[in-house]
Parts: sequence; structure tokens; C-alpha cells
Amino acid sequence: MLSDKMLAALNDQLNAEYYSSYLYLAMSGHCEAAGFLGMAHWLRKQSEEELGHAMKFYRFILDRGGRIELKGIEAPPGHWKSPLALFEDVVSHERKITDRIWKLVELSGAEKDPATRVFLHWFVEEQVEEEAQASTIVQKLRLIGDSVNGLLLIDRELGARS
Ligand code: OFO
Repeated sequence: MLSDKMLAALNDQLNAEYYSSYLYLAMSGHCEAAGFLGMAHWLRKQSEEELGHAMKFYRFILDRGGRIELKGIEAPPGHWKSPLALFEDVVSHERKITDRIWKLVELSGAEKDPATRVFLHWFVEEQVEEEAQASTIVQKLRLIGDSVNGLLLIDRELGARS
């Protein structure tokens, strides 16, 4: 059985994963409207992945006998001044999520809940990968600067995400 504190924190994380999905969908729409179809594709895939993360929390809460508490999803921003600014926001968002996951791990220790701790391991690893992927894109965008050719090349590369 989940403690009340653990359950509330897991339901909060469920909401945070939905917000991540919403944020990346907003970013995808912004990129598509700006003509960066590859970036839009990459971000839509990311948005779908985040829904998968949300459902992992949903499943786990129910499997542990907890109640799902869905809350309103905050509205994400809708405009970014450049692809670089947008992907910098991806990195900083993922860092915030990493921080949240690590705090959940700490709480699972404090609440003496090894099942939640083990469940969270997948997310600890996933965050390392997500931060690394987004940081690589930011690095490339910084190198590219204002080069239109460079932007079109990276757009094509991101459009190949399966
Ligand atoms: Fe981006 O990993 Fe979930 O939120």
C-alpha cells in the first residue's frame, strides 16, 4: 500500500508528465507553423513518449492500490524566439523533471517503500537519456548559429526520429 505522502507525490508526477506532453505538443505546433517540419516531428514523438510516462505512473498507482487524482494541466507557452531558445527550454524542462524524479526517489526511501523506489529506477535512467539527447541538439544549434543551411540540415536529421 502506498503512503498518503507517496500517493500524493506520484499523482503530482502523473500531472507533470501530462504537462511535459502538452509542452512538447505546443513546441511541435510552433515548429510546424514556422516551417521546421523535422523539429515538429521530433517534438511530437517526444510528446507521445511523455504520455507513455504518464501512463506508467497511472498503472503503478492503481497496481499499488492507490487512487488516481487527475488535476488540471497548466497551459504551456506557445511561442519561442528561435529553435535554439526552444530546445534550451526542452533541456531546462527535462532538468526540472530529473529533479522531481530524484525527489520522488528520496521520498520513497523516507517512506520505506522499496517497490516505488524500484519503479522509479526506469525514470532515473530515462532522464539521463532525455537530458543527453536534448543537450546534443542544443549544442548543434549553437554551432549552427544563424546558418539557414545548418538549420535545414538539423531539421532533416530530427525528422528522421522513429
Ligand atoms: Fe521528458 O521525461 Fe517524462 O517528463
